[in-house]
Amino acid sequence: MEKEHIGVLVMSYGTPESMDHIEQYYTHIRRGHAPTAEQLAELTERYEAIVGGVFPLREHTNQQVAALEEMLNLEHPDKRFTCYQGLKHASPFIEDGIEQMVKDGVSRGIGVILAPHYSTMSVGAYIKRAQEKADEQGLSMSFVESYHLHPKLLQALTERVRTNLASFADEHVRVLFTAHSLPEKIVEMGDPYPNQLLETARAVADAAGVADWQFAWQSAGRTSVPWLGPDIQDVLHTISQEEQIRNVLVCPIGFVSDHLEVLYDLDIESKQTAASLGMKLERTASLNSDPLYMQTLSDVVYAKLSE
Ligand code: FEC
Repeated sequence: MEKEHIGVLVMSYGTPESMDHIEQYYTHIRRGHAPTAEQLAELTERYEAIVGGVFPLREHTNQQVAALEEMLNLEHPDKRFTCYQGLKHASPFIEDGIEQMVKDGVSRGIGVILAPHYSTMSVGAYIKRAQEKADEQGLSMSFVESYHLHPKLLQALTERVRTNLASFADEHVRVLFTAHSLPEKIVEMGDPYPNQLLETARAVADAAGVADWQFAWQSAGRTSVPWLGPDIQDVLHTISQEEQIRNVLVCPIGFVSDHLEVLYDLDIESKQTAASLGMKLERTASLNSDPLYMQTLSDVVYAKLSE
């Protein structure tokens, strides 16, 4: 008997294809409004600063998608899984992924996002676009909305926190769990994002035996509306000046890959701030294709299939 063919749409933020594509990418993020020359130059400089203008997110997404496909097929040999990429702001776009699934004749689709926490403004927006395209194409799809407390995800994060803490020896360390900020209005909308992030942070801190931790936001957009805070830059100043904290370990639980927001906003900007305050700042390694993360994705996709 022929195996059931399941299409898994793996959705991720997307990154420019080359330095020449930054403007196009930035325009897409800004919903069709081109950035000013100054904004474009500033973003280009940030990409140049992270390992000389390469786009690590593309490679990590490619590897994650390939590893997930391999794991799903290995663990569930009674079915055939094909993983398709669907990027939010770059090619192949979410809609391209759905079209390809339909062309390949998958019997049903499962969507999962390479971001563990749900917000209407992040994961919700990916799902909305995928659902609309799937409806148009007559493809039956269901979606994983969040997996922020999956035991293997927590294990991978806990291991990282423990490893970094060991390198501080007996020094006192404040652990800062971070995630991408969003406009403050999501709180009035009853969005689960802030609470899910706190749940992950608390679970990892408990498992790693960390008593001294707090949550900080990062990478807020440069817009006129208020964004969720406190921002990590402000937190570094406050804990240095008011609490005399000298060692900080940043664990960016809201992100799963090495990319601009980690390699620039944390490794360059936050490290510089910390150094200017006489503090030592380390960051936990990104999950990238860690088998524990791949296992998390494989579990949540398969669980969705069985619902
Ligand atoms: O490495 C790379 O090339 C891409 C890194 C990257 C990731 C990422 C993840 C998230 N974002 C989220 C929300 C927003 C909102 C705005 C916004 C703007 C930008 C800009 C760049 C950018 N984001 Fe991003 N984000 C990444 C990159 N992001 C570049 C534009 C310049 C700037 O503001 O720095 C504001 C859009 C607007 O103007 O309306 C909102 C959220 C995530 C984490 C969840 C996810 O991955 O989807 C939330 C990676």
